[in-house]
Amino acid sequence: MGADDTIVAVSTPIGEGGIGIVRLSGKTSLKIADKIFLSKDGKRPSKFKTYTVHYGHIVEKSKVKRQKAKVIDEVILTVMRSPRSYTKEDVVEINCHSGIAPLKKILDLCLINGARLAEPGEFTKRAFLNGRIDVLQAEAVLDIIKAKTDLSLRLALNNLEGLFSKKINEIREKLIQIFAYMEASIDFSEEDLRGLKRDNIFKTLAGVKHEIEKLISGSSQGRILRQGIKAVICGSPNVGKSSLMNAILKESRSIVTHIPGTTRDTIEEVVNIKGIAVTLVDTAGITDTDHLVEKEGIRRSHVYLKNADLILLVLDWSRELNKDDLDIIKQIKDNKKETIVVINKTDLKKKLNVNKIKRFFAKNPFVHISALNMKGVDSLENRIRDMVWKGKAPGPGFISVSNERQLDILKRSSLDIDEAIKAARAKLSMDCISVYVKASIESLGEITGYTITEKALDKIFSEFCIGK
Ligand SMILES: Nc1nc2c(ncn2[C@@H]2O[C@H](COP(=O)(O)OP(=O)(O)OP(=O)(O)O)[C@@H](O)[C@H]2O)c(=O)[nH]1
Ligand SMILES: [Mg+2]
Repeated sequence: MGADDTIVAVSTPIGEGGIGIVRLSGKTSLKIADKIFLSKDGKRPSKFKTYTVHYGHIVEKSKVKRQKAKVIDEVILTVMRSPRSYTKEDVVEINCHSGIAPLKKILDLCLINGARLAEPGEFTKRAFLNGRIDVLQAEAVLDIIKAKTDLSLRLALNNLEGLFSKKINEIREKLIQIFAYMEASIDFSEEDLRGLKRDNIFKTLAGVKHEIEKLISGSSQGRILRQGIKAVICGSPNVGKSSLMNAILKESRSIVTHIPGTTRDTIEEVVNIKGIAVTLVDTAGITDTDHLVEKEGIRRSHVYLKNADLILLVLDWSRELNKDDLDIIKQIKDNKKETIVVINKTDLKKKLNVNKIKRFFAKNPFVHISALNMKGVDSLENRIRDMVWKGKAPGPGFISVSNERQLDILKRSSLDIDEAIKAARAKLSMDCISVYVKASIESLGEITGYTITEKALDKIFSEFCIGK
């Protein structure tokens, strides 16, 4: 499969930093390194052993004979020889100082000496084309880069280790076995195939269908882990929405005052709540105004309410429900979103009729807090976690679909299995059933990249950054 050319890219973010890395991969990586690297002991990179690290300088040789080469940067160079490298090709990594000038100059020197600028994700693509990882694992690399919490990182690592690929391959293998049986039964009479009955086909198809459906339904958990959720804090003026936002963030992000209508614009922050990346939105409490800025704030609050995954409705324990509260409760009921009722200011004397609110929110969880004293915030976080996972929190070996591509293929595969089951029920001939089984086998192969088109591959890797 091996590509003929050698690719190069800056693999760290461009900017000022301690270390920047220029990575080369391909047949001439070591030869290019020979031309631009001067080691302390005078040895050439093409003589270095694999997995060794060397101190030296990147130099630009002068075109004028006998003139000394110009030092570009002081670097550490690592050699990883084929096939034990990220791409399975000869890889050279140059650790230089991270600054635009040294990185660009070293990159230029590699290009002048015969390397080609890598396309986005091309290093990982080569790892796939050279058979080190499958497509699911390549996509997991992207998920690791984008992981926002420990849990989403765990999920991506499980995929990279191949747990998800193993599951898909097991399902695919079961289908291949019955497909082989079906093909054989086209040529032989069923009596000849002792022990293998039509019933087996039913059973296997139903089992496979169940496993695929389980993966499809688990995809929402995977999506939550990767993308997180949006939780919108709403409630009437002065109930303590901004105070709650600050209590969860553990910093004074939103402005808090005793004046109702303090928050005019929506404020958004991402916070890690029990392993879930939650985008917390503090909204304006006012519901009715002629003021232009406040009007825009209200409009934005409505939009957020519509797009929320979870609503935290804040009510004030120290006063009776008022018209503003009832307006907001009505809006929330109309929106039919998952809602937690947060009763704030419980450090003050009770005036709120909680039973009255329970009539509106009979099935919703209630949490009592005092945002001012940071009381009850942890129980609220536990409630948020319970609501998100609905009692099915992902365990350590959790595997899940990690993007729309994988989900679409699983759905397609599931539909083919449905058709196969229908055909089997209708007692259609084996070759009729096997058409659908074959389609499903091919779809599952697309997930791992066993059968995948060039176009699909390009699309997957185009989402990577250059240098990965
Ligand atoms: N006693 C007590 N006061 C609180 C509590 N939480 C907030 N407050 C006070 O209530 C007032 C309003 O708090 P904010 O957090 O600004 O309320 P808000 O809902 O964001 O108000 P708007 O942005 O105006 O809609 C401030 O004076 C807070 O100090 C609490 O738990 N106990
Ligand atoms: Mg506020």
